[in-house]
Amino acid sequence: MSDGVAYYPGRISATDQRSLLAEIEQVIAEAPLFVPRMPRTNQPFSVEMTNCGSLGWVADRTGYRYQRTHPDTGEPWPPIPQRLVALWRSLGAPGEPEACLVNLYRGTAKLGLHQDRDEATFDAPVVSVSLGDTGVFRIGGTTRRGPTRSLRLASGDVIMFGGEARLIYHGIDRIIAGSSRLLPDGGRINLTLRRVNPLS
Ligand code: MD3
Ligand code: FE
Repeated sequence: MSDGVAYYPGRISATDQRSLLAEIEQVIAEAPLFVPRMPRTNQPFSVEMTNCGSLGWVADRTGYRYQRTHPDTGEPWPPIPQRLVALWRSLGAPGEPEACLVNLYRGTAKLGLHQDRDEATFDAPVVSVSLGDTGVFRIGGTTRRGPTRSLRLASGDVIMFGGEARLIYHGIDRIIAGSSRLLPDGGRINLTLRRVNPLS
């Protein structure tokens, strides 16, 4: 694996995946999924999203940003489940995660190649947890051009991007329908734990 990438296939047990899914279903009940939109074009994403944590990532025609409240309800985001905070610590990530973005992929949803640059610090890693159907993940380098590789992220896999990998281009090409029975209606949930602001 490239420098700064730490991949932990099967890091979350089947039992813990079930518990985590129940906690994320509760997050979604309090902070309903919304459809982000591309700035300027207002084109909808095919991925549905919500957040937990003190800050959440949103996208609308005016831009991409982190904010303290849900774009539709105006309510603060629910807290990040303790087992995710514990995972963050167990991986040696610094401080506490401020944001947990919840991405839901149903059907033909995908996420184009992009960098994550909306945070005010890139010092902390991003930790990703996959639940449900396998996602075909595309991983490139720190420039948009150049070679990419494909990696399958299955339910229970954890992957962490720090150091020079923090600013790599990445995306989800497609979801492999029927590859997991975790989500009752199929599909894939990805959780990303992040720091938004520098520590101290
Ligand atoms: C590498 N999520 O939320 S997870 C995202 O599966 C995002 O939903 C994808 O890209 C998903 O921004 C990919 C793996 C991932 C997440 C964040 C990263 C890789 C990353 C941030 C920086 C570098
Ligand atoms: Fe990303």
